[in-house]
Amino acid sequence: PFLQNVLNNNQFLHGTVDTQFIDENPDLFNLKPVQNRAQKLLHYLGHVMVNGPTTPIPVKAKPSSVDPVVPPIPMNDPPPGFRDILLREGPEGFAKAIRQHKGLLLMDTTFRDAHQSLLATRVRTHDLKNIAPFVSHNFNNLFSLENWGGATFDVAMRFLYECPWRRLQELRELIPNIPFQMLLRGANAVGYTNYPDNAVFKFCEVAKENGMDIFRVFDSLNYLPNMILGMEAAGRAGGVVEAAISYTGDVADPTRTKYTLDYYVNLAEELVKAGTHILCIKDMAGLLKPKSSDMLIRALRDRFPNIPIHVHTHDTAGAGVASMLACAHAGADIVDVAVDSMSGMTSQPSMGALVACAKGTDQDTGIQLEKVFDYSEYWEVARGLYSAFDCTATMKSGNADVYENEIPGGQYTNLHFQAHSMGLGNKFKEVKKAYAEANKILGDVIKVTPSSKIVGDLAQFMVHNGLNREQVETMADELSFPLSVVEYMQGYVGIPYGGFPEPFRSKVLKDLPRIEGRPGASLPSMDFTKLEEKLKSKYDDITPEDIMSAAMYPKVFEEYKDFGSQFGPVECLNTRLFLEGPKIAEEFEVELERGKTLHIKALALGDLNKAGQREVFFELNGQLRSVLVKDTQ
Ligand code: 3PY
Ligand code: ZN
Repeated sequence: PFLQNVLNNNQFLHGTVDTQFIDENPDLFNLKPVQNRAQKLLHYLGHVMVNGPTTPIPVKAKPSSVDPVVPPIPMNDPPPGFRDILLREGPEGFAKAIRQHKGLLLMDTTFRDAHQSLLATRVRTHDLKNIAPFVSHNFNNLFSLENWGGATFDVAMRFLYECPWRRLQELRELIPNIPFQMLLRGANAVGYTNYPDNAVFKFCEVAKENGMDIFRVFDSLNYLPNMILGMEAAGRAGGVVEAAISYTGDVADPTRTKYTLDYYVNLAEELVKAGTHILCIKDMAGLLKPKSSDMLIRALRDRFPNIPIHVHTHDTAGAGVASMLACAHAGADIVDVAVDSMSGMTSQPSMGALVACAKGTDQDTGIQLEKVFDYSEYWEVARGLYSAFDCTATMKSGNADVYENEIPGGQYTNLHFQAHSMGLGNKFKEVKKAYAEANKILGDVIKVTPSSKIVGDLAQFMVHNGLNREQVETMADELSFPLSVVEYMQGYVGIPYGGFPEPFRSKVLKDLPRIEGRPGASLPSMDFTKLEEKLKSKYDDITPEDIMSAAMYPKVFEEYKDFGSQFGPVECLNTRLFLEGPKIAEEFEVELERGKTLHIKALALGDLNKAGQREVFFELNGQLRSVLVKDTQ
């Protein structure tokens, strides 16, 4: 505006001032349009109204028009929970209290794994925040709420254009009494490959500072050096360390001789020696059956009477509730569930079913079923907002074939989606068969992020090229394998139990280099000072948390920041507005921050102009505004 005035000034226009400075500095006129948050959001809404969602949509389905209703919440503070014990007594005292607790404890995965498995990880902070006070008031006796880590970290920035750290901070404020739990991929932190050690340490430190309590640490090959690195990072940050053994095979099947009861008990021994506060069995594919649950948990309970045991599973086959009850009966202290309307199939078993089945027994959870029903109703309706990402668009039931192919829950959904979206629904069976074969080629490995992706890549390679196991093994030196498979064989992920398969490895690698030992050990430390300088030179509002986001995902972070500078704080919009924008004549409010609310009405969508743009008209706090949007449809 200042420049505008100068340029309109008579004296200036008639040349009675010396403009040499301006003449010689044409870059003074490279002015970025200054827009406020409201104008940017109008631009976003206009963009979505003209061009559709900004996030990739796997299913052509619109968000439901019904808004989720939050059940009434008392005005007083929420009742105390296990977090109060953790804050008072520290991780060791907390673990002791958990072990001494009578009855079965639950971790609720609704805020993380459930939507990662059913809704492509797309649940937004907006819908988590709305129900958070209800959870805090009514589920204070949960062991923990899993609400962070795994795939949620990168998806938040990549597809939701929101800050994962802000999610953590806001939920922490709303739920002070229930411990928060995250999934840490060991030396891979919240990524897909190894990071330098100092990045993993710093990540845990910042997560703890922002309110994280319990770190479930796993490695996709159960490779001890990678696990120990993650455990040390979580422990040094002051977090509760929950070392997780990824479970595969079937300990009750005598023909499965690789991952036996001894294998699991021996590995647990190492993790206890390394100082874990809690021991977890992470059954990412849902392979535990009641009998194997009983054998495994009884063996661990006998061997480690003082360590709390926590069991995670997926309900892919449909036996999840039965298996978790068997685990509880055999001595597990905590099992994982998701609220009923976000449970089942590739998600966790149902909270309501488990609470009801355990009621009145030694494993009573102390959770009120009525509250579970209210909580479930909220999610049933909220889930309708995400129908474009809902696996039930194609997946109609559980499937016991997971016992054969051992595909982890989230990946099972993804592969199913992929096969169906290419119109190749019948290919899914072939992909699943190939997955089981690929696993054998790779030596029967633990399959979870990222090793599961490697097995999946090999399986898809086999299906596309019409190859079976025997052909892949005999022709291994001539085939051009997916990069992930080659890098796995080089040792970039770690060393699998039982070593790499030979002669397959030598045939694939020929003279490519091989990494000995822990991959992260040979990576140079990350230079955080340099990274901070680089980010601050580009953006003027960089926080310590942003630096961690950029350390984990440099490109995704920059794209997320650039999106924000163009479209503003889209996380303030409700999910329907975020995905499809308002209808013409719709009036709505957007709360930018406490006490700062925008009143918006969508007025009209203009015709296409010669430049291929449309003008979109709004009323913003009573004033007419319009934005010009390029129509890319
Ligand atoms: C993840 O790594 O995100 C998982 O959920 C693994 O089970
Ligand atoms: Zn899981």
